[in-house]
Formats: sequence, C-alpha cells, structure tokens
Amino acid sequence: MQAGIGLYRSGMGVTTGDVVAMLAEMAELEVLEEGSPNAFRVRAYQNAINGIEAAGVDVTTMSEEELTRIKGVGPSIAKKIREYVETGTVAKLEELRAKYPPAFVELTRIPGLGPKTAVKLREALGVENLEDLKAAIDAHAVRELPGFGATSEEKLARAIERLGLVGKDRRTPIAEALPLAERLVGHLGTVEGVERVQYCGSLRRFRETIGDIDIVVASSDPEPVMEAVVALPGVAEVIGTGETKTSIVTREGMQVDVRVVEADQYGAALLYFTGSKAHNIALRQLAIDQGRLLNEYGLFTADGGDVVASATEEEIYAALGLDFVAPTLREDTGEVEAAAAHTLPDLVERRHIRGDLHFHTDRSGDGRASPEEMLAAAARAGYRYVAVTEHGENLAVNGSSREEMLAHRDRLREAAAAHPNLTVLWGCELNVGPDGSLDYDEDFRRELEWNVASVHSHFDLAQAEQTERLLRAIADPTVDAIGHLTGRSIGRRPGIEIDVDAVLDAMVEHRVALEVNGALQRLDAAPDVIRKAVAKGVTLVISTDAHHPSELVRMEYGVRNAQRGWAARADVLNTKPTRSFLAWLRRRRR
Ligand code: DGT
Ligand code: CA
Ligand code: CA
Ligand code: ZN
Repeated sequence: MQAGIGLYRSGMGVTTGDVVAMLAEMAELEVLEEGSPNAFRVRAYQNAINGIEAAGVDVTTMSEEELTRIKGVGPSIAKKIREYVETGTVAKLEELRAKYPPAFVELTRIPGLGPKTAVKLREALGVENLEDLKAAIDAHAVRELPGFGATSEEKLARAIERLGLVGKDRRTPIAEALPLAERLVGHLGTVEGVERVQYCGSLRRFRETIGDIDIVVASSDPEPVMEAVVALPGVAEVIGTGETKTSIVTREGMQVDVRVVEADQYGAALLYFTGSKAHNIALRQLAIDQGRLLNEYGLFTADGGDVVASATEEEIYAALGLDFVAPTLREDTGEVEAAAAHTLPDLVERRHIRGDLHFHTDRSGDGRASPEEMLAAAARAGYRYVAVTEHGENLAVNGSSREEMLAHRDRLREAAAAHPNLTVLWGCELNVGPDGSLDYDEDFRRELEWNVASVHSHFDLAQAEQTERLLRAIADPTVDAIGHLTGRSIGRRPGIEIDVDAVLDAMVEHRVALEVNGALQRLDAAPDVIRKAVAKGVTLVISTDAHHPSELVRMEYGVRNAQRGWAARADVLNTKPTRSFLAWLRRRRR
C-alpha cells in the first residue's frame, strides 16, 4: 500500500507530529542526495523542524503564507507542508524514497560509513542493503575499491557484526521506535469509540532496542480501529487483520501489533502485553500458588472462573498481594519478590526533578538555541536550577576558548536576570582526552561552577586504557560528574569498554556523580550499570544534554532509564531542592 493514500481516504487528519516526521525523513534522505549532513538543504529541513517545535503551533491548519512566518520555514518547505497536509504525501519525498529505500538508508547507521561511501558502494558493487554489504565484505570485494583496504573492510565487518544489524533477530533502536509509536498512538486515539490507547511491550518497559511495537486499545467497537490501523500513514504491508488484532509493517520495516479489548479488560491486557514474558510467567505462577488463574483477560478464581480483577493493572497487582510494579522494572530481576515484600525502591519520577545539569546553548557549535531561549525553556519546565555546560576548548569543532567562556558567563548572567526563580550555573562539558586529560588548566576549571566530563573520541582503546582514562578524570578535583559514561550510540556505535566496578568505586571515593543521559540514542549509563551504581552508593544525575528547547522532553526518558536501573528518588542529585543541591556541590568541591 502506498504510504499516505489510505490515510487521506480514511479521513484521518495529518498531525503536526506527522509533518515533523516527514521533514525529518526529507532531511535524512537529502543527506544521501547531497552527500553530507551539513548540506544546505539538510540544514533547511532541520531549521524548519526546530522552528515548528519551538512555535508549538498546529501547522496542519496554516496557509503557505502563514507557514513562512514560522522561524526557519521558507517558501519551498511551506509548499511541501501544504502538499503533505492536502494529499498525504510529497512528490519530492516519494522520489527520494524510491531512490533510497529504508534498507539502503540503514547502511549509514554503520559507524564510519557516511552517505558518500554508501552511494559509492552502491555504484561500484551494487550494495543495496546490509546483507549485500556483508556478502561483498565476505567476498573481499570492498577492500579492492579505491579509498578502502583490508583494514577498513575488516573494521566494517566488525561493526556490522557487533551491532547485530543483519538477520531475522534484528531490533530497532528505541530512538526510532518511540516517536513512531507515539504517532501511531496519537492517530488511534482519534478513532471513534476509542477510550484508551497505550504502547506496551519492550517499548513501555523502555528497553533500548525494540523487536516490534505492541499497542493495546480499549474500545467496545473494534472494527473502526482495525480499519484505521491498515490506513495509518507509513504502512508498507498488512501481515494480518482480524476482528480484534491487526499486524502491519511500516516502511521502516518495523512490525506493529494492535489489539482491541473491552475497557473492563484493559488493565489485564496492558499487563500481559507489557510483559516481559519472564515477569508474566512469575506473576502467573504466583496466581497459581494462590489457587487462581492470570491471563490476558484478567485474574480469575480457578474454579468458578469469577473475575477477581481486570480493569486496571493496579487492581491486579493489589489482588495478587503485590505493590504496583512500574513497567520499567518488569524484567523478572527481583521485582516480583520485592513487590511481595514491599521493598521496591521509591523510584525516581519526572515530577521529582528540579534541575538539569547538562545543557547547551548555541555557544557550542552543535547548540541550536540562544542562552535566552534555553534558560526560558528551563524556567518553563519548572526547573529551579540549571547548569549550562558548553563544550570545553579541546573539542575540535564545538569547543569554546577561555575568552569565549568568560564572555559567555556575562551573557548567562544577563539572561538569567529574567528568571529570578532559576539558579543558573556557569558550567562546562569537559572533554576527557585519550589519557584522561581535561580542558584548560586546573585553576580555570575550578572557576567553572559545574563540570561534567565526558568521552567524545578514541572509542577503540583497550579496556585497561579506557578505565585508566576515566579514573584519571574522576580523580580530578574539578570534575563534578561523568557524562554519558561509555559514549555509546544505541544501534550505531558500541560504547567504550571499561572496568565498571573500578570506575564506580572511584566515583564513590571522589564523590563524583554518574550521569544518566536522557538522549534516546544514548541512554548512557545503561540500566545494569545504574543498578550497580545504586548498590554501591554512587550519586546519580539525570540530564537531557539538550541543545534545543524541544530536547527537554529527554528528562522523561532519562528518568525511565534510571528506573530500569532501580534508581530511587534519593539516589538522584537533581531531585534535591536548590539549597541542598548547592550544599552537596560545595562539599564535593572542598
Ligand atoms: P520485543 O518485541 O522483542 O522487543 O519484546 P516484547 O517484550 O515486546 O515481546 P513481544 O512483542 O514478543 O510480546 C509482547 C508481550 O507479550 C511480552 O512482553 C509478554 C507477552 N508475551 C508474549 N509471548 C508470551 C508468552 O509466551 N507467555 C507470556 N506469559 N507472555 C507472553
Ligand atoms: Ca514487542
Ligand atoms: Ca509483539
Ligand atoms: Zn557530550
């Protein structure tokens, strides 16, 4: 089925979220067309997305002329938005999609394989997807190409293998699956008769990669829901459709299962389809031990089949004698026992967060909003404190010199005056060099009010060297936190290999906080590391690493990732009120 056509016929409206997704796809495809992520047209789409997100308007009801008044939206993009709203697609987009199908685009996920290389591999060797590339590597055809050699070929082979990108067990990074699921949920929520919609499965548990998307809908009229699912924008294939269940594959190759249940069984369905399978099995065993039956329809008495609980997850857990288990904990790693013993952690939640301590402005070359805009966004988010952490001078492209940092301090002071309830710290994201060295000199670093130190390069050093590198940074008296611990990019680049115990022990010793980075492609530290850190008493800090106001939403993601590591509110530094946060920082710096 052609993307978009069904959508228009079904009369379901294009949303602003769909428009943003369309622009993002155009940007991604133009990278291949133009050969660079910095090409003029790519930037134009990104500027338009930033402008639309910042404006917070419904673009689907605006005229071309009105659209061009949005910052970053030019006449050509305004025209495409109208075309998309009116027809469900854009001719230029279809042209690019035909030229660069999703399987081809995926080649650029491989670290070190840029758009130009992908196109070169296609022209020289007919490589259309990862399988082709793997075959070309196995036949040693890649090393024969100009600009390649045996070493770069082997590097590619390792990257493909490490990322598990080939084969039927392939999984999608959460950064791609979550926005897709949110859009689908948004569409299904507008269908007649629908009372509730929720994505479940691994996505609701917030795993870092997703096999398929499971959506549960509460409605007593399943038919229009089933019709709406096959008509969703971006559907490439309908695998099966029945009375209450439909499965489709999107053009990105992601499978989506949608099930409709009656509202009074919604909780049981959510519980079952959220899983994990291991959590379900543990709950079912518990029910059996209690002489009952638990399945996707509810909790029943074993004999008469009377319903004990089914409408909400809360009622079912309570009826089983358990405390409520957050979806992020449902992996059967001790949560069922803890729920029975009433010893689950007092999990950190988004509403506990009072500040953000990894935050950029356009002072950093990769920042996309001014200090004034970023501080206003922090204030709007309800934060009480924020540390603006521009990149240190050693980061080649985006770093700031000492003089630039000092001028920036003045600019921040002025911008902060508009927000009397917001404490603004003049900070830095220090770059951890290959040997653990840091930017500037110690005296200058001491002047900076909050330093988060992170690895941005040299990902291939041996484990012992990486560990040494971090230990040296942690022992530095001016480092307050370690940012995105391993530098991983989920589904693209594995993080550095470190001796986790040694690093966490050093963080306890030197009272350095461990960042939980909320960017979906990072979610770094990973949950298993967080859980270890919590057990050792490491202080956590959940951060957005935002470069634009639209990225403040990452705090929610960081919180969910921290929950997967069993982080309690008390473990997280930026849940503290301003005064106790500042007291912690003063003690640390002494
Ligand atoms: P995924 O899709 O591989 O990322 O992981 P999930 O957890 O989303 O797994 P999926 O899509 O196969 O199934 C969704 C949920 O349905 C799963 O988390 C628990 C439940 N489920 C699936 N198969 C079984 C099963 O054989 N037994 C039980 N108890 N639950 C199951
Ligand atoms: Ca799933
Ligand atoms: Ca599934
Ligand atoms: Zn960084």
